[in-house]
Amino acid sequence: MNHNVMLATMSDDLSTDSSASRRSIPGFCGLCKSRCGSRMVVEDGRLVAQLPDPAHPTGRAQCVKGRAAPELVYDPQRVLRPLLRTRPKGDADPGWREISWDEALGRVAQALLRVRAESGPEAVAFAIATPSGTPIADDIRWIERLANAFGSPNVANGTEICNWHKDFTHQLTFGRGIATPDFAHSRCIVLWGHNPRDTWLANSLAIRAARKAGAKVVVVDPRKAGFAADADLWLRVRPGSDGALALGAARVMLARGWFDAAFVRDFSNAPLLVRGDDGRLLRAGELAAPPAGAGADDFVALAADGRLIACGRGVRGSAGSGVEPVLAGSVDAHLADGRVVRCETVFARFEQACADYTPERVAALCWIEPAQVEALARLLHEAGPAVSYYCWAGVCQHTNATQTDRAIATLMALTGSFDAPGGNVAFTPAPANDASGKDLLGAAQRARCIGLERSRLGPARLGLIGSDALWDAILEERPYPIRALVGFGRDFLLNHADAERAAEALAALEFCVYADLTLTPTAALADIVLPICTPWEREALRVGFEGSQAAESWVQLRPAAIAPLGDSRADAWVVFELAQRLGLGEHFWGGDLEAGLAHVLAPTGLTLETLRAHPGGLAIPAPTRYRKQVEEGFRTPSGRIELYSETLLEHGEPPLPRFDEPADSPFGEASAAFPLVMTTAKLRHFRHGQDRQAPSLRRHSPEPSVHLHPDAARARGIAEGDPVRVRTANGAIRMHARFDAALDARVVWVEYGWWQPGTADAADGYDARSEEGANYSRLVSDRRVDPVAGSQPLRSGLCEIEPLSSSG
Ligand SMILES: Nc1nc2c(c(=O)[nH]1)N[C@H]1C(S)=C(S)[C@@H](COP(=O)(O)OP(=O)(O)OC[C@H]3O[C@@H](n4cnc5c(=O)[nH]c(N)nc54)[C@H](O)[C@@H]3O)O[C@H]1N2
Ligand SMILES: Nc1nc2c(c(=O)[nH]1)N[C@H]1C(S)=C(S)[C@@H](COP(=O)(O)OP(=O)(O)OC[C@H]3O[C@@H](n4cnc5c(=O)[nH]c(N)nc54)[C@H](O)[C@@H]3O)O[C@H]1N2
Ligand code: SF4
Ligand SMILES: [Mo]
Repeated sequence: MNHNVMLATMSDDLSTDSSASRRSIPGFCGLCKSRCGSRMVVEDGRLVAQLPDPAHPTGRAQCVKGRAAPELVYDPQRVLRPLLRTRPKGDADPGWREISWDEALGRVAQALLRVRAESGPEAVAFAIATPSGTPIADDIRWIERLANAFGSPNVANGTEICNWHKDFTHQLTFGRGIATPDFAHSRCIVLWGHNPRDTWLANSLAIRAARKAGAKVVVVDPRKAGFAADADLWLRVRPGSDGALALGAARVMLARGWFDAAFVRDFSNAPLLVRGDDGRLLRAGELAAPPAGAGADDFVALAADGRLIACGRGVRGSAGSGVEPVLAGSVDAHLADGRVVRCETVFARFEQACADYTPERVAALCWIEPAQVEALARLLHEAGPAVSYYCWAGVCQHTNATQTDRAIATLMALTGSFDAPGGNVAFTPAPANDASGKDLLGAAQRARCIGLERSRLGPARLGLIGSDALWDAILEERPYPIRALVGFGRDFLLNHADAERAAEALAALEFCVYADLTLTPTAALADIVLPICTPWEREALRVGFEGSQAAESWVQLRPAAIAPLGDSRADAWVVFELAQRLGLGEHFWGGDLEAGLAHVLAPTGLTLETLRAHPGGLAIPAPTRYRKQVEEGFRTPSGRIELYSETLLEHGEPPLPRFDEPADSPFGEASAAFPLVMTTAKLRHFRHGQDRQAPSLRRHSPEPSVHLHPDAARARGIAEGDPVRVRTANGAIRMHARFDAALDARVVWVEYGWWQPGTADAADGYDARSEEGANYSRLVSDRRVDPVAGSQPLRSGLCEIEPLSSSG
C-alpha cells in the first residue's frame, strides 16, 4: 500500500472514545468521485480528523486529501461573508465589501430578473464545478433544477473536457455510458487514459484486489503512472494518438479471429448491410423483392447462401427465420426504384476502417513497439468476455475525442464483454427521483442552447455548453448575447483553455455572481461572491455510490460534522433561498429543502428520519443483472451495438470509427517551432485548481512543475529544478523542471491548476494571467475543438521549453 493512503483498522473506530467532547461521526468524504466512506472526528466543535470507515462500501481507505480535511475547513483563505465588488472589473483593487446574505441574494435576484425580462432567461448562463472533483456533487441536483426552473438552456459544467466521451459518446455505440467495470470478476482490466491510483481510491483498491486474484492489467498512458509501473502491458502512447492504437488492436483481433464472433453477429450491427450509394443501412422496404414476412423498416443481412434476410430492430439477426447472417459479405441489391446498389455488411466496412492500422503504422503514429499492438489484442482476446475497461480524462481532452471514444468502444465490443460478469456492467442502482428539473425546461427553451449550432449530437443536446461557446456568446454575441453568469465554483480561468479569453469575457459580463469557498481568479471577476461551506459543514443525501453493486445500493444522509464557519452556507441553501427571491418557490417545495430531499428519497421507501438514525448509511440490496441486453436490446436506433453509426452519418460525421491527428500534431508544420508534445495529468494530492493551500498537501508539490525526459532537458541546457519557460503558439508560463526518465523524450507533461496565493512555507502566488505565473490554461487555445463533443485540446498541445536564469 502506498504511503499516501491510509487503510482502516479497528482502532480507527473512535465512537467509543471516552472523552466526551470527542465524537466520531459516520460520513463520507465528498471531495472526489471515490466518495470514500469516512468517520468525521470532532473535538470541542472543531473537525480534527477524517478517517476511513471499513463498514462502508467505499470506506476501506482514505487518501491524503481526505486526511487533510481539517486543513481545508480551517483554510485562512476561505471566503466567509458575501462580498460585493465596489470598483470596476478592470481595477486592480475590486474593493470587496462584506454584505449580508439578504442584500447579496436580493441584488442577485434583481440582476437576474432584469436580464431575463429584457433578453429572456437564455441570456443568463449557469456554471457548475465538477462533481467528480468537488463536493458540489452533494447539491448539484438543486443547481441544475435552478437553471431549468429559471429557463436557461445554457449550463457550462465542463463535461466536454471531462466525461462526455465515456458517458455520452459511448451511447452512440452501446446505447448507454461506459458503466462500471466489474473489477471483482475481471480477468483483464484496461485503464485507458485513466489513473485510478491517484484519482479514484476505492476503485484503485478494487483493482489491486482483482490483480491479486489473477486479473491482468493493461495501462494506456504516456506516463508511467499508477498501475503502469507494474502492469502486464503498459502502452506509452503519444498523447492524442489513442484512436490509432484502438483501430490497430481491432485489426489484429479481426485478422486472427480473436473476437467473439457469435456475440458480434447477434448483438452488434456488424451483419447489417450498408448501401454503397448513400451509406445508410439498407431497409427491407427499399428492396424490389423484400424477404418474405419482412417489415418495411427491418434491416437486411446476408445469409451464407447469398439470400437476403430481414433483421428487425433489436438483437438476434435471424429474426425467427432460423438462418444465421454472415459477418463479412457484399451483394448487389435490387431496389424497388429499379436501381442496383452494391451493399456491404457493416463488418466488412469495419474491417476496411481498421485495415490501414497495421502494427507498424500504429507504432509509428503512437510511438510504441509494433509487437505491443498484438500484445494488447491477445490480452483482450484471452480474457474475453471478462474484460473491463475505463477511459477517462486521458482520452477526452483532445480535438479527436469523439472518434477516439468510438474506436475504443468498438474495440471493446469485439470482446463480447458488454454487461458480462467481469465486463463493464450497469449495476442495479438504489432507486431515486431525479430532482434536476429536466421537465421544467420546455422544448422551445432547450432549442435556444447556444451550443446547438456547433453540434446537435454533443453536450448541447442536454443544454450543456463549452466555455468556448460561452465566450463567443459574451464577446461576439454569437448566436446571441449572454449577459449574466451564475457560477457555482467552476474555475474557468484555470481549468478551461485560454485564460485570457475567459478573463476578457467574464469582465465583459453585465452581471456575474460566483458561489465558491475561495476567491479564485474566476470568482475574483464576479460582481458578488457567495461563501460556500465545506462538505463537513453541511448535510448531504447520496442515493447510490459508485464502483460496485454494494456501493450502488448504499443510501446515506451524511450529517454535518460541525456548524458552517462564518456566514458560509451550502449550495443547496443558496439555491433554495435564491429560488424564493426569483419567484420560483413553487418548484422548490416552497423553500423547504427537507421536502425536496424527501422527494428524492421517496422511491427507496426510506425516510430522512430513518437515515438520520443511521448516519453511516443503509443498503437497499439488489441483485446484479448481467447480460440485460439479451432480453431488452440496446438503447441505440438499431437496438444493437453500433459499430456503424447512422446517427453520426446523419450529422455529417464518420459513421465508422476513424483516427484523426490532433489539431496540433507533431507531424505538422507547427512542430518546427514547438517540437515537444505536451499533455497534463492530475496529481494525487490536489484536485484541479484546489488544495494547494493545505500545508500537508502542498509539501508534496511546493512549486508548479513541467515534467520532461532528462535527455530533452539536457539538450536545452536545463537542470532538474531549474525555472523554465513553457511556450506554445497560444502563450507562455513559468514552471520548474522535473525529470521523468520514463517519458518518451518527445513528450512532456505539465501540471495545471496553479494560481494560489502564497502560504507560509511556499513562494508567492502564481498570477493566473501572467507569463510569470504557472497557469496551464494560457498555453491552450479554445479555437479548435472536437467537432461533436467540443473537447478542448488540453492534452495534445505542442510546446517548447527554455531555461530561465534562477533569478528570472
Ligand atoms: N490542463 C488541464 N485542465 C483541466 C483538466 C486537466 O486534466 N488538465 N481536467 C479537467 C477536468 S476533468 C475537470 S472536471 C475540470 C474541473 O474544473 P473545475 O470544476 O473548475 O475544478 P476545480 O478547480 O476543482 O473546482 C472549481 C471550484 O469549485 C470550488 N468548490 C469546491 N467545492 C465546492 C462546493 O461544494 N460548492 C461550490 N459552489 N464550489 C465548490 C473550488 O473552490 C474551486 O474554486 O478541469 C478540467 N481542466
Ligand atoms: N487527486 C485527484 N483526483 C481526482 C481529481 C483531481 O483533480 N485530483 N479529479 C476528478 C475528476 S474531475 C476526474 S475527471 C477524474 C479523472 O481521473 P483520471 O482520468 O484518472 O485523471 P487524469 O490524471 O486527468 O488522466 C489520466 C491519465 O491520462 C494520461 N494521459 C494524458 N494524456 C493522454 C493521452 O493522450 N492518452 C492517454 N491514453 N492517456 C493520457 C495521464 O498521464 C494520466 O495518467 O479524477 C477525479 N479524481
Ligand atoms: S479518494 Fe477522494 S473521496 Fe476518497 S478520501 Fe481521497 S479525496 Fe476523499
Ligand atoms: Mo473531471
